[in-house]
Amino acid sequence: MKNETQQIPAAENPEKFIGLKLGEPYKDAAGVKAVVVAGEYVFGQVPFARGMKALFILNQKLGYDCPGCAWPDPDGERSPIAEYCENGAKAIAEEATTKSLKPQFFVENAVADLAKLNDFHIGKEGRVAQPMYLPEGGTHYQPITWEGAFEKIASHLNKLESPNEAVFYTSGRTSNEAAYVYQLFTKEYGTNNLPDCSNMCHESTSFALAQTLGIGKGSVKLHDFYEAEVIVILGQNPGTNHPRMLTALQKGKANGAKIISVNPLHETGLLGFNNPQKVKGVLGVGSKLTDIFLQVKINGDLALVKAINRLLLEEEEAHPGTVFDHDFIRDNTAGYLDFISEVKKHDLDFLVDACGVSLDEIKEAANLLKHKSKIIVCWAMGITQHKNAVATINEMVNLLLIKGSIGKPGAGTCPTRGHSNVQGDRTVGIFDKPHEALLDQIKKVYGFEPPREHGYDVVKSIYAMHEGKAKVFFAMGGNFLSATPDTSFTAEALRKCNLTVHVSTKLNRSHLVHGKEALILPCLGRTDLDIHDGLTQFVSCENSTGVVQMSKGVLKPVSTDLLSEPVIVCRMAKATLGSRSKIDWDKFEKNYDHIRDDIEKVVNGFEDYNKRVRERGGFYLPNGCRERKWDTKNSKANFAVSELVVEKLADDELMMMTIRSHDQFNTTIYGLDDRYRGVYNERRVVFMNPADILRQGFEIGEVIDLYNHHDGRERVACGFIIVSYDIPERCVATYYPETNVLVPISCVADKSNQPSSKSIPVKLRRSSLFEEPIAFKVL
Ligand SMILES: Nc1nc2c(c(=O)[nH]1)N[C@H]1C(S)=C(S)[C@@H](COP(=O)(O)OP(=O)(O)OC[C@H]3O[C@@H](n4cnc5c(=O)[nH]c(N)nc54)[C@H](O)[C@@H]3O)O[C@H]1N2
Ligand SMILES: Nc1nc2c(c(=O)[nH]1)N[C@H]1C(S)=C(S)[C@@H](COP(=O)(O)OP(=O)(O)OC[C@H]3O[C@@H](n4cnc5c(=O)[nH]c(N)nc54)[C@H](O)[C@@H]3O)O[C@H]1N2
Ligand code: SF4
Ligand SMILES: [Mo]
Repeated sequence: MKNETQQIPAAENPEKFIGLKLGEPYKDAAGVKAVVVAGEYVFGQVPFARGMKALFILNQKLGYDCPGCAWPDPDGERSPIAEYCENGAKAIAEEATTKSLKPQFFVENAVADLAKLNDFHIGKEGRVAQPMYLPEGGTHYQPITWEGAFEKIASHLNKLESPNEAVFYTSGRTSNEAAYVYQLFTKEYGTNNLPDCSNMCHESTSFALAQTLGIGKGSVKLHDFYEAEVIVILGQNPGTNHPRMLTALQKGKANGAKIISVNPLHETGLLGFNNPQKVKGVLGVGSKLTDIFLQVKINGDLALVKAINRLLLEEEEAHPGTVFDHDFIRDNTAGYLDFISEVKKHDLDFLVDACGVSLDEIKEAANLLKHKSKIIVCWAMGITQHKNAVATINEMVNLLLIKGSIGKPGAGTCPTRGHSNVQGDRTVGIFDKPHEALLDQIKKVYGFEPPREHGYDVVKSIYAMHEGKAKVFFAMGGNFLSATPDTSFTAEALRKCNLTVHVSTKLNRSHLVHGKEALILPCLGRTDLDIHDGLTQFVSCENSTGVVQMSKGVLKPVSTDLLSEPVIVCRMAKATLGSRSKIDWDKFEKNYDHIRDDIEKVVNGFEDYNKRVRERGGFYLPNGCRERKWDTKNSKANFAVSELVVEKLADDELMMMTIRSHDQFNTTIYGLDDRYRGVYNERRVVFMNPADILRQGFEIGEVIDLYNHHDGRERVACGFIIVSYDIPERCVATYYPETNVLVPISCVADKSNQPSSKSIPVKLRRSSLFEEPIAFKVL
């Protein structure tokens, strides 16, 4: 190696190697180790009493909602002491820290210097404690008053030639109350440019399910897992990303369910689980979870599900009436015959080749499914982030429809949501393509005409900023630069803006790659007490199963200069719209009950919102699928016919998926280990099949650059260490966000426009910076 401490030259994501350690991947998830790690994170970063207070109330019925994922809380039977997981605890530790960034920090550190820190270190600097402003041409952020900040935003917004020159991004931690006033403000201001993290997350799901089943959300409740006969989990790593799902899977298994897992990696959490809340788990006695593991090629799922559907059809034809639920199909669905002819189109050999799973294994899965009807299909980013994601989801829905597996106990769809309130944000109106019914209702309630023209989603926003069509970028949370595809292109786009504004709890890279002027507006987080005019306020969130619950913070905020997200929006609205506004923002700001009263008037399903949200455990939003009421154009559940197009790789190309490690929450890097996969102390690694390492003439530990050519542009991610791993041939895995530089902005899923960041063709070459393999330690 030329120089061990040499900076990797990826300007938007610098990182140095510190010493890779490799161990065996874990066989079971959680266990006592998870409890120990959770404790280390919380008490390593948060004073003891504060940490205890935060953990005690996490996910309890009158506490705050976990800022981690959107997995539901048990309806009736919460553990009185520990209704959270290791990664929930890490999320708390990250937010509840008492470290804060004083103005002196920004005096001492120029923006350009902060940008040289890696994401792990940026996050560890502490909470942002006062509004900060970067003037045009400035090198350092400097303090600004809240009034000053709102004046700057208002003056920029009011200067634009059209409201459509502004973009308002939302990340999925935003509460219902904040999201509602935010989208209301943008509509009164005059734009539907409301990109959100959902555009990169489950947009393919929302599109597919709305067309086929009439609602873009999943249909199952937590209890359905306990009654299911078969649970199919595709493209999801619950041990890391939805850890408490393992408890539900374990319970389902104890009641007789079988689990089929579909994944290019033998993810630990799919294989087994040591429940730390059970004596057996504490003693290290794990439960096996997966019964049939299908190690699919990256993006082989459409072919795989088509093959399963074809085998089920053959069985049905051989023994009519024994496999398909014809009553359900007749009474509820449309498009059955088209589906049958599509399924017959491809022979099994072709499908087997396209998915990379052997015919015997596919038959085993089909045999397990054929006489079962209580089937749940779960999926996440391994399905949604591909070009043909919508088609794959449609095919999974087809499987549920032939089996009559929707709208009854123990069966249905479970698109497992990521961010804790990403589903709620969409419910209350964060959408670049707002439904006409919502707009009509807004017009009726507030007396202004909201814009009807669709706005920009994430990808369209980046193009618009790049082309100079959008000039002000406002983010309600998140880390737009790092989360979006094509990092360098997105950086160029953000830098062209006149103003970039981030409402944020912590400093992140998006604050350091900024517009001509920039603002950071510090806000209260989920754990923080929100007291306003002597009244303690609370917000509410919707989980993956459509339960809306209150979330009330308990911790003393790190600074008196933080405002809550709803208050920030109200003040921005007042400053920008002034007397033009027909909305009483002061009322909303004073008491969020008024916001909830308005949500009730405008959005379906929130009757008695203020009363029901105060009930322990909250309430379920309506979901037509559960009652077999299909809110589609033809009022039927629709089979969808999707063509299978197999992507061909050039001889020296590999297909890359960008995945999460165990120690991160999206772009927030909690730590540098990926314990379950046996990788420690480094994130710049590339997981490769041993045969590919050999074929390409590399060796384990060698440092390579990943690159590709697309749209006439070479994209390079420099300096990744080769790790040998059990992954299908021609497939590689790297961590997000380090390799987002390689995801071309134009590579998106058909119909949903979601970046296809899990099927990116890449090539490998010896790194120009590192001539010799990195020495790594084997544990
Ligand atoms: N601790 C933690 N929790 C989180 C998050 C986090 O970053 N950290 N993020 C939250 C968010 S916003 C989200 S959206 C979720 C994400 O949750 P996941 O979707 O579980 O997250 P990913 O790491 O993107 O994992 C995708 C999984 O899909 C597999 N996969 C990739 N490509 C394919 C494919 O083509 N076919 C199949 N069958 N599998 C494939 C990968 O091997 C991996 O196991 O987690 C949420 N929870
Ligand atoms: N290549 C690749 N790219 C991906 C993905 C992938 O799998 N591969 N996954 C995609 C997915 S699923 C998602 S959801 C997106 C995530 O995209 P984002 O939601 O934009 O990113 P996050 O990393 O979740 O945002 C973290 C930041 O939010 C801020 N924050 C935390 N809590 C709060 C709060 O309470 N209020 C406010 N205002 N700010 C807060 C902090 O500053 C923190 O740095 O990334 C997407 N990008
Ligand atoms: S499973 Fe998700 S919501 Fe539950 S405690 Fe863990 S991170 Fe939080
Ligand atoms: Mo997500």
